[in-house]
Amino acid sequence: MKRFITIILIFLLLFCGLKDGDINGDYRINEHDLELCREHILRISHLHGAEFWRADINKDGKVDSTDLTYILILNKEGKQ
Ligand SMILES: [Ca+2]
Ligand SMILES: [Ca+2]
Repeated sequence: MKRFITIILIFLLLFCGLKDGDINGDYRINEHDLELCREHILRISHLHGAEFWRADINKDGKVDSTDLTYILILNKEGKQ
């Protein structure tokens, strides 16, 4: 039972309350998220798990320039 509760809590922390585009999970979509996405696309670093899921805005199973564009738009909308 304790293990089940732990799994549920981890799931909630990873997948709930965080917006798509908030790759680093700091509850903001900003330049840091853009940088993480850009580095993944350029293969400087790789996104995994929940980070990959939040970066894949259009949910096509890839993180590419389309997702980067969406994150850029979300970042600009957040500043207005
Ligand atoms: Ca963020
Ligand atoms: Ca995508």
